[in-house]
Amino acid sequence: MEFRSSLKRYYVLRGILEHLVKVTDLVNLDSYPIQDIQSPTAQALVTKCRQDLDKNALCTLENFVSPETLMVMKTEIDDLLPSAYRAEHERTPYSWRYNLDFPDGHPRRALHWNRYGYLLYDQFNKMALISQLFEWPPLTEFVRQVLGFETLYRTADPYLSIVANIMQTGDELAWHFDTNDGVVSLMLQPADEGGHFEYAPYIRDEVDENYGGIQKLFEGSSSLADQPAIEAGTFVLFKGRRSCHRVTPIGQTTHPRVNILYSFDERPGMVFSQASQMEKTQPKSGANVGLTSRT
Ligand SMILES: O=C(O)CCC(=O)C(=O)O
Ligand SMILES: [Fe+2]
Repeated sequence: MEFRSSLKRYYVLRGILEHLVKVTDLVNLDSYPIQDIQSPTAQALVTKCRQDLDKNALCTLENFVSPETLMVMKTEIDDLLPSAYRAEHERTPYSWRYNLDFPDGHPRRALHWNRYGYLLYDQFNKMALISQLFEWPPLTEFVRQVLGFETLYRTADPYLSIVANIMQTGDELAWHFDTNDGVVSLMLQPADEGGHFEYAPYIRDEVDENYGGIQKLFEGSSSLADQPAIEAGTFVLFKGRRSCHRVTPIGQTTHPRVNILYSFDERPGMVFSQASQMEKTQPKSGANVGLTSRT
């Protein structure tokens, strides 16, 4: 009884908090006035982010959301933890491609461990602040201006539009490229030890895959490899389609590392390929080692 009544009190308080935090209060608008995107401060912010992205393939905005928002978002994750997916498989960095034309030992067939939990878009309630921030139009417009795209839309993927990575001690995320450029993330909670986001900015370009450079990265001898500090509440824009990246193993930690990824795209109604969807919705399907036929 005691337990049930305190649980009830908790849910009532949660409901009140979720309603108290209005969508316009989610973002720290004093520092990041993106609701008024044409204002000189917002335009200066866009310019600064674009410069960071051009130079480093990454732009970090610290304290992007308030501590209250972070707290509520973390409880939203906690509530869904029992239904989180779990991946325990090796994957290639190029899992959306056919890689079997390449010899063993080639980066196209390199295998690294994916060990992590995650939640997908359809698991989040529309009222959850995690969903509300994604749906908030000024966020899309801000990201559009920073990426310099003519148009930008929230992806319409029923599973991958929002992904929350939840990583415990011993978990890690394999080296990979993203398949689109519109992925942004919000760090809810880093691990106490390890679990660093590591990446090689612009290691490949549109024509040169730079497999030699990628091999060095996997061997730990790439001068490009970097681990930027990413604190709780930091919003990250990142060129993941050209920059190979991973999350290093999580060390001892009293709480999971939780990072939310939102996906945008230049085309309206974009859904990810069936292979990308399967990699997440059926983590045991083998979709993580690449396509099994050329077409
Ligand atoms: O959680 C992270 O820091 C990176 C996640 C990521 O790269 C991905 O899920 O594609
Ligand atoms: Fe990624």
